[in-house]
Amino acid sequence: MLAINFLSGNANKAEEIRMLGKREGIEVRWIEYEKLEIQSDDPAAIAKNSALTAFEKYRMPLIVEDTGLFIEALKGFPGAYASYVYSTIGLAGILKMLEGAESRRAYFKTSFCYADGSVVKSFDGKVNGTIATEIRRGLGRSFGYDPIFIPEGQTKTFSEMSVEEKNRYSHRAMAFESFASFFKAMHGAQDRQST
Ligand code: ITT
Repeated sequence: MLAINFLSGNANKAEEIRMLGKREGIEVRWIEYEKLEIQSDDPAAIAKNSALTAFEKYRMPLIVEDTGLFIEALKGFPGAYASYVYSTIGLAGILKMLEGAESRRAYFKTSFCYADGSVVKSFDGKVNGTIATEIRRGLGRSFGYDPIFIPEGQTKTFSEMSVEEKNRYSHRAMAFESFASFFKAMHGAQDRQST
């Protein structure tokens, strides 16, 4: 079975990506790691830099990812600063800022970066949706902004869904699938060369 190292300090991401890997026939090995983040408003630039730094340390094929939440009425805030905003004003602060806003449209963007010492490649995923008017955790897990994000075409927040259900629509699933196609093709090509 193909395997890839996923470096992240976030157990919720690791849980989702492990399940996505299973779906694609790739074993995801989570290594707990505080990724070094450059200051940028682009998750792809952050992920790429983090992957290169992580590769320098671990010297093995790996992926990292960076995610941002972009809210239309707030001109894209918190964007790639989602982590800082989550731990400061939090979900309640975001809801407060949106009181009376005409649009509640928002999107999540995730960018994975793969690095193996010779190849460095990014894979993006995006999901459009709206910000709920209240925090809705349901019975499920409560990961970051999931309790206030409703993906387009759905009525439940991501937090009210199982991981399997979230993985059907999410930004992360889309980005991982694109990585998985590349990774499987790359290994398929290597296998053909060695036979
Ligand atoms: P890493 O170690 O992988 O960087 P992190 O938690 O620092 O983990 P990010 O910087 O990518 O990850 O995440 C930015 C913020 O967005 C952070 O507060 C997360 O909780 C939140 N977040 C990321 N993905 C999310 C998702 O799928 N649903 C809800 N919130 C998410």
